[in-house]
Amino acid sequence: MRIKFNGKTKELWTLWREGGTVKMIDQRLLPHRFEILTLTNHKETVEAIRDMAVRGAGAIGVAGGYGVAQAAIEAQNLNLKEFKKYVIEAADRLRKTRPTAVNLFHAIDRCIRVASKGGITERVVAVCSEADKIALEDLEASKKMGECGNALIDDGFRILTHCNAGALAFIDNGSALAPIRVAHRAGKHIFVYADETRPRSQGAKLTAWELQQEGIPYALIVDNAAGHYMHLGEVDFVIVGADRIAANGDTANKIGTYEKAVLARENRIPFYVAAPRMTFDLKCRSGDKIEIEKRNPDEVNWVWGADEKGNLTKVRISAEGTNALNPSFDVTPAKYITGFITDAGVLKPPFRLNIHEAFHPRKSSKT
Ligand code: RUB
Repeated sequence: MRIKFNGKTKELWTLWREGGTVKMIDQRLLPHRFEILTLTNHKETVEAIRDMAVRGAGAIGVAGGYGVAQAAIEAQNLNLKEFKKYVIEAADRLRKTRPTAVNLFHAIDRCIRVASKGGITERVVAVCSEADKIALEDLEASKKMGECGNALIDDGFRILTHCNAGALAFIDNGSALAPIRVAHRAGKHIFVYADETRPRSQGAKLTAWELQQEGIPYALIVDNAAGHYMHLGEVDFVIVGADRIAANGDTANKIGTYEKAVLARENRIPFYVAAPRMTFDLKCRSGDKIEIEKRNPDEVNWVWGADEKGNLTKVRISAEGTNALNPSFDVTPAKYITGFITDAGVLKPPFRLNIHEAFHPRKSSKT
């Protein structure tokens, strides 16, 4: 993505690997400060995922793969038994960071699978190249989603999105924002409503910033305003990302997604979920089996931002001792979803069948 900050322009990925070091844009500081975080070992990567320096399903998946690669490099001088133990323990630490986005588990599993054959050098090389492959697949998937999602966007569309499913939630381009970028670059006159997305405000801090960087016309709205604009007939299309999609199409995404989907149905607005196949969990039959991350209630009781001088600061918005609940995601039942914009094309209902076919095109093809 092209980033303009303090008069400088840079072309960057959200995160990347340099040998045993992982570098990433520190998303906790945006849009007020732009800093690259340098993580020199897998334990630092574990903390970066847990504390949301990197976030968004795609980017978390890539970070998980890189974390296993770091662990393999750290353990390369141990004997084989110790190497295996070290890498498995690192993978467990990475798995325990965030429970909902399935990309993390898929990426770790893939890296562990290739770490189980051959001598140590071979294993280290295999894990590192698998982790890099996951990053490149993520990039490729976002390009494909951009292209096929763009075909659904008409000139003049006013599009609502929730949370951040942009370049920052991926390696680049994003999932929900990828079709929006392609449509804008193709000269379509589109307008985006970016939901603020309390409590971590990914819409205000990240999506609005990304849209501003790209020069895409947008407005930031509070979460509660989405229904108002839908009811006025001022929203033509909704696109969100996803953290885990069950085999029947039920979709876990940032808290508040469910109510946007219900409102879209009530107002006859198409509601699309953009996600690569890496975000589908075919072992999970339906949404009620998806673990929903419960985050620290402090995220509800306090808000982070910058003062007039640009200094980062935190203020309490509720009375001391307030009891708060903070589920990070919700599940939108498949019946509210018009279609999935994926790296294997647009999937329409019946979802169970069409999702299955997207993964096994030859076996279940009717032709
Ligand atoms: C991010 C979130 C995003 C999805 C989509 O939650 O819910 O909408 O992850 O991301 P958080 P992607 O900020 O808590 O990680 O674009 O990677 O599919």
